[in-house]
Parts: sequence; structure tokens; C-alpha cells
Amino acid sequence: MPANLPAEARALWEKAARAKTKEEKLRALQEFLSAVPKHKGTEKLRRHVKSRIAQLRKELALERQKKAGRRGFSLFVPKERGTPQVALVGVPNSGKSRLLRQLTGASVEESPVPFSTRAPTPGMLVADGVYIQLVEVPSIIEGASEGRADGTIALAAARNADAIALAIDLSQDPIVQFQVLASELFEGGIDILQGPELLIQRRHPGYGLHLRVEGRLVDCCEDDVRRILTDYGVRNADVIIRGEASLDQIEERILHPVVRKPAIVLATKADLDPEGVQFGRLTSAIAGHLPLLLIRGDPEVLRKEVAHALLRVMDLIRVYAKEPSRSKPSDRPILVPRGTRVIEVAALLHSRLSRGFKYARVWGRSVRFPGERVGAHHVLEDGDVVEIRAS
Ligand SMILES: Nc1nc2c(ncn2[C@@H]2O[C@H](COP(=O)(O)OP(=O)(O)OP(=O)(O)O)[C@@H](O)[C@H]2O)c(=O)[nH]1
Ligand SMILES: [Mg+2]
Repeated sequence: MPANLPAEARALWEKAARAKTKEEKLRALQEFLSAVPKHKGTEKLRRHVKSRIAQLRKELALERQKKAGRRGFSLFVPKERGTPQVALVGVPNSGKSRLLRQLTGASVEESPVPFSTRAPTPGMLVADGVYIQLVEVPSIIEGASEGRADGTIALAAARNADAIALAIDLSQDPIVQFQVLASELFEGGIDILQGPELLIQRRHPGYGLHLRVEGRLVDCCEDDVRRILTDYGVRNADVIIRGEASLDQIEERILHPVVRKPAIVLATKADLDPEGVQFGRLTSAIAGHLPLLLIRGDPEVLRKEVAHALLRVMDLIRVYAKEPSRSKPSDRPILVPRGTRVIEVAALLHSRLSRGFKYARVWGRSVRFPGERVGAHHVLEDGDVVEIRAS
């Protein structure tokens, strides 16, 4: 149902969207909320705004505590250059810490006491030369997006990650867990079900409104979208729409921004579901939506399976750089988005290689014969070896 907000509320929304600091944003959102009329059509919106207010309050409180030296960790784990980061989320006691230890060797304590992991905790998954950082985040329960338990920390850490791994415990109802996680993540600004996405990059006055529809508009046209964006004060911006989106959904996304994040499901505690009953229910519930892996068996094999599944959902490919003077490429691949060109890999390796780029030699799937000479715009494939020749 559309929100049909009065002009006064839309103006206050614009003020909130433009706020520079968290304090300003908090105040502006509170003003906005009091200007939103209470009826059926605004229920969802008011819930989103309330949870955003609660998140901001908690974040500010945590930042103050941290400044005062009372809590020694940040809201997220900094990323390492070139290494994707995956947040490991789940309900309390779902086996995240054990899984983190199994997959990364991190020395974390598993414990029957729920909520034992309070700070985002990293470990490095290494398989076939691929490095992926896993971060166990505090447990998520219903209301996490409004700050319950350590929900604010969990969601901030998840927002910082490139992808989400959901640990679903097969000794508890898997469907309930999945629903709680998906909906709290959504309230926290993360869409793991790949619904419509609206990206707004605000620009300087006079820039204009540049709209790119990468998906499809349902029952509306680009002019309708421009009108609604303008109504909410989005006049100078680059706007991208992905997926299928109706005008109501676009309005909802303006008021409650979410980003899509690739996700996989890791089913834990398989030993407590010997007949596979819960696993079967989980499989049918998420079939066609998210990839699912059963955590069982040889740890070495498991590490490889998880690493490859994560690369697939993030749509990353492995490229092995080879120095001209060496006969073998490096063991550790560079992970780049599918569709990456040779020149982009050169830039990642060293600015000198992209500035002085002459040509490259490639071995692998993207070329017709091993060692073929290619130009800067040649598109690489998974597993390719590339040798850059530069002046
Ligand atoms: N039977 C069985 N028990 C498990 C398995 N994985 C974890 N556990 C137990 O489940 C409890 C919780 O495990 P953790 O790994 O600490 O769970 P968590 O999700 O990190 O929990 P919190 O961080 O406290 O929310 C502990 O008592 C573990 O020993 C498993 O595969 N099988
Ligand atoms: Mg834990």
C-alpha cells in the first residue's frame, strides 16, 4: 500500500536524507516520524523509521562508549585489500563459532551459553590458494534491527561485509530461523533475497537526475519514477534501479534503503538431524533462492566447498598473475568480478603496469591457445593465468 505522505513529511524526509552526521540524522528522522500520519499505508514505513532510529541511537551510544574506552572493539572488522569479507550470521547457539573454527582454524570458544560471541570475530578461510575472510557476528534474534541483544553490532558488521553466510541450526526449526534472519537483515538494510534495488548517489546542485533502469519497471514508466524521486527531494543524483520494481516498491526503497548482498546458507549440527528431516524442510523452503551447503564430513573438503560456493555467489573469478621472468604463476589468485578486463588486473597489480601497458599473454579458458597475446580490453575467465607486458 502506498504511503501517500503529505508534502511536509516529504520535506522532512529530504532533510534526514541530507543529514551529514549521525546526530543530525537521528534528530531529522524523529521529526520526520512525528510528521508521518498514522494509517495502514504507513505502518511499514513507521516500523522502518523506528528501527533506523533505534539503530542510530545504539550506534551513537557504542561510539561514545568506545571513545570513553569502555568497550574495546569497533562495529565491524576492517577489510583486507583484495580479500572478500563474508559475515557469518545466525540465531543464538546455531554453531557459528564452531563453524568459524572448522573453516578457518580461528581460536574461538564454542559454548552452550547463548550470545557468547559479543564482538565481530574474524578468521581466514584458505582453500586452493583462495583467501576469504569470515567474520562471526553476534547472534541475531527477533528485534535485532531495533537494537535487541547485540543486534546493532551484528547488523553493522553484516553491512560492512561483501556477502552473508547464514548458519542455520538443524536441531531447531530451520524455517523460523531463516525468516528471522532474512527479515532482521532486511530491516537492517540488507536484502539477501535479491528483491528490487534502488541506488541513489546524490550529486551537486545543477547536476540533474540521471536514471538508469537495469531491471524492469512494473506498471509505471521512467517519468513516474522521476516524479516520485523529485517528490522526495532527489533532484540531483545518479539513480540505478535493479530487478523488477513497481512504483510502490520504489517509494518503499526511497524511504527504506536496502542493498542486495549475495548469500548462502550453511546447515549446521547435521548430527542432530540424523534422518535429514529439518534439512529437507530447509531445502524446499529456500530452493531456487539461495545456495545451501550441509556442514558435514572431511574439514578439508568442506573448506573447499564453502570457498567455491562463496566465490560463485559473489560472482568472483580467480586470476593468477605470472611475472614474465618466472615460469610459474603465483599460487594465490587475485579475486576479481566476472567480466574483469586485463587492464583492470594490471591496475590491481601495480599502477606502473597499467600506465605502461603494452600487451598481455594469457593461458586458460578465455583464449584460443595457451599463451595467446591479448590487448587491454580482453575479458578474463576463471582460472586464467595472465602475464602483463609493460614498458
Ligand atoms: N551436536 C552438535 N553440537 C554443536 C555443533 N556445533 C556446535 N554445537 C554446540 O552448540 C553450542 C553452540 O555452539 P557455538 O558454536 O558456540 O554457537 P554460536 O552460534 O557461536 O553461539 P553464540 O555465539 O553464543 O550465539 C555449543 O555447545 C556447541 O558445542 C554440531 O555440529 N553438533
Ligand atoms: Mg559464537
